[in-house]
Amino acid sequence: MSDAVDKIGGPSPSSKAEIKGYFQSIALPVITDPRGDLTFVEGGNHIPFNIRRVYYLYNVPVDAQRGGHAHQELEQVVFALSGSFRITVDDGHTRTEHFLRDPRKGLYISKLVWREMDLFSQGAVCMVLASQPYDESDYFREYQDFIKAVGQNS
Ligand code: T46
Repeated sequence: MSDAVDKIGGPSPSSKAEIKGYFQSIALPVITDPRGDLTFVEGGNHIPFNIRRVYYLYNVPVDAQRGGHAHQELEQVVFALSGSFRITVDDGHTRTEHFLRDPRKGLYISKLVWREMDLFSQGAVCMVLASQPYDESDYFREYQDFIKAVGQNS
């Protein structure tokens, strides 16, 4: 299995997030001392948008499959705060697998990217920072609708 999230790289933890594609690894700062590690995230700084919503997935069965949709406008950054999972992203042309397992590294996902999540470890916690409040009308839940929108945008 590939570990593409580590190969993509990301902005240096202290720099403003610069996004050059549909998805990108984002590295957050970490402050380590004998009491443990502390990581923080600032919207508009480490994350390339103002954070308007935070949600998290937990108690996820190890055989669960989540995602299976894309967004018209929403941008998000996905983290594995604990444990690990796979997230497969598809820009309508290329599919790439990413294994998230480091709470300091998130995966930025732009609009018009199909995502699927699976291979959750026992006790995995996925946190997502989102650019907009929840809006069901922003979803493409059918793959063909997503592909059509990609075609109209290219
Ligand atoms: C994504 C992946 C990573 C809400 O009411 N508010 C919310 O903020 C969210 C995210 C969901 N919901 C409702 C909508 C559905 O009735 O919760 C239910 C489950 O949502 P969904 O099936 O979309 O969950 P996932 O885990 O498949 O997808 C979620 C996000 O929806 C999606 O944007 O990128 O996590």
